[in-house]
Amino acid sequence: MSENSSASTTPALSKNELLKQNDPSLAGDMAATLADPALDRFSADDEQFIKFHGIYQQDDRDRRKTGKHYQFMIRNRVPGGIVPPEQYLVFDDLATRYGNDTLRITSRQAFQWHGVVKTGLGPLMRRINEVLSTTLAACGDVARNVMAPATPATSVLVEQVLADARLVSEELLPRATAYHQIWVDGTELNLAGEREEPRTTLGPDGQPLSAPPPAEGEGVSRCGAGPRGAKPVVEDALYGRTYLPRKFKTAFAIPPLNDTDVFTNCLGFVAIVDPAHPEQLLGYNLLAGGGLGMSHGNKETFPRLADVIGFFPCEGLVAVAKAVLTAHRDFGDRTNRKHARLKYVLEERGANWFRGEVEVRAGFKLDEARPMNFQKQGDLFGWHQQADGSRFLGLYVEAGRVKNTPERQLKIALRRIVEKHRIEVRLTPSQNLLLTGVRADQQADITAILAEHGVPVENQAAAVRRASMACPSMPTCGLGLAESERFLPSLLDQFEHELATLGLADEEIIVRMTGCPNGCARPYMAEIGFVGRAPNKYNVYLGGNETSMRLNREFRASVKSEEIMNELRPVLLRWRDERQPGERFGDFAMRTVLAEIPAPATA
Ligand code: SRM
Ligand code: SF4
Repeated sequence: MSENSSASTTPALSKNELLKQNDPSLAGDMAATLADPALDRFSADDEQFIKFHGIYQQDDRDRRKTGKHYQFMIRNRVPGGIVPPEQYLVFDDLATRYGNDTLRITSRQAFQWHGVVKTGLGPLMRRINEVLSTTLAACGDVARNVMAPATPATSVLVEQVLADARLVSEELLPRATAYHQIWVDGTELNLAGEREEPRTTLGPDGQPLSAPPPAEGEGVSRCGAGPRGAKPVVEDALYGRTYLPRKFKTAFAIPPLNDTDVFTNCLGFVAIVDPAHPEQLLGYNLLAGGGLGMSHGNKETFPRLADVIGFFPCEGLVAVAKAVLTAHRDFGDRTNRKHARLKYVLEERGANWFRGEVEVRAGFKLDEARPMNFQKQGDLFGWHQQADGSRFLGLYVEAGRVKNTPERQLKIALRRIVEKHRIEVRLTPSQNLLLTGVRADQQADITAILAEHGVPVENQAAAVRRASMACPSMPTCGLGLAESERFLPSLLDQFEHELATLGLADEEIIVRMTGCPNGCARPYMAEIGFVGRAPNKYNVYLGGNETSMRLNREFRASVKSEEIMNELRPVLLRWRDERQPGERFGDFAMRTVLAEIPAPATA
């Protein structure tokens, strides 16, 4: 198999493919734009390149009536969600100095800074790197942040699996040198206005409007073309010249906990232990081909759970990770970005074919997958004992937004705690956080600091709220069709009221909302999922389960915000009256209400 065999220069390639081919350094013209004070944003082409550097160009959608006010979202890479105290303090400070004074915990255990203007980008990016974090490959057509179970009490294997997650993250990182030249060394920052020739601009059909792209192997990167002359082509050893056809996501899980939603990832590693020695990690079951993004009205796009491919011992980890990534690189669809995720390769070519492909690339045979038994998902809240004798505190963070409000100054409280006690912070895949490694003599003071700032450690929120997630959507996300993070809290007020009225106040229902069908808060795995369809309108999905191993199904389409409870009240009532002992809402809905709907409603 030749490298990037599918990346030919045929006209059918998507616009992003031509961009990457044109400038594999991923530098674009961003250094020049950064150095030009007259510009408040990057060009359309560079908007794609900056993603590989962990940056999204956005505009404040609340202010669109007065024009586009450009700002940036920066996402970092936090394998397994582990944030040492010295990093946390810098991240917190950067949010205040350059962002909108909030830190956003993502659904993949990373941080995002929102509302950064162009002049803040340089210092923010440099500082993130100075504390040995990175934003490289947090976005873009590359392997994204690697998720892993971070809760120290759930298994003796947590630290070992976290180490493996860091290893895979490091091994799958692209080696794009432009990142460091621009953001860390700053050597590219003096190029403003010094270019001798413009870079190729692509037209709406994806074809070059000016000079054609350099021919394959011509050896000219257009990045930095200027007084210092053309730079040699940057060809990443793993990714080749054009990186992946699309984003690539990896997660680890340790049964019985599926807190990372491992089946929704392109690549999943499920820890397998010797049943007689549960502390002994034997290896991993390999999962491949999960993914959730879809588009309304486009049946060619759909959420998909990963297939179970086989088992391999620990030593094979990096080889298998690279085998799966390069299979995506070589077989993913580079002509249509809506069809470019690895899940479509698995869907169309099948798990058996894929297994053979992985074996050839990894250089060894996989065994049959070992039994694995997932029982639950979600986080632990409040104080808990760690295996090493210290304690950790699980804190619910509404929609992952670490911020201060008049009632609750979570951001200030966390800063004070981390400053004073040098506590490690861990981010969970459900957008919550853990303060870990707390000594017995620190516990009371931490509880007191939180209480002073309106943050309880007991009864932090009702069960239904604690099990909820929302994506950011408005006003930052350019793809949002409806509110999400700003609407879900008030909808949960209604849920809490309804459940209390029905005598179900203590019941947990996994509720997730997104502002569009891309599925960033994994709504298709929720017991009740809301997916934005248009302003104030949501498609409602029911039937996910506690192990997060079942996709839910559409129950109602285009429900107005104010009608949501009216649609759900009868189902909640039936659940109360007809459920089997201990039956969760999602299981009940799948067994009854959805079974009564003959075919999935059209999207
Ligand atoms: Fe996502 C695009 C936010 C997890 C599927 N996602 C976006 C963008 C960058 C919008 C854009 O492209 O302009 C959103 C930025 C909004 C903002 O203002 O911050 C965005 N995605 C997020 C985060 C922050 C949501 C959150 O609530 O935390 C998550 C960041 C994770 C991280 O740290 O890397 C996030 N996105 C996900 C997930 C869940 C997951 O990975 O576990 C999914 C579904 C799983 C999957 O990938 O299939 C997801 N995001 C998408 C898609 C659809 C991709 C597809 O295959 O169709 C897009 C759109 C795209 O890529 O074109 C998208
Ligand atoms: Fe934006 Fe849609 Fe993702 Fe929400 S689900 S953050 S609206 S892309």
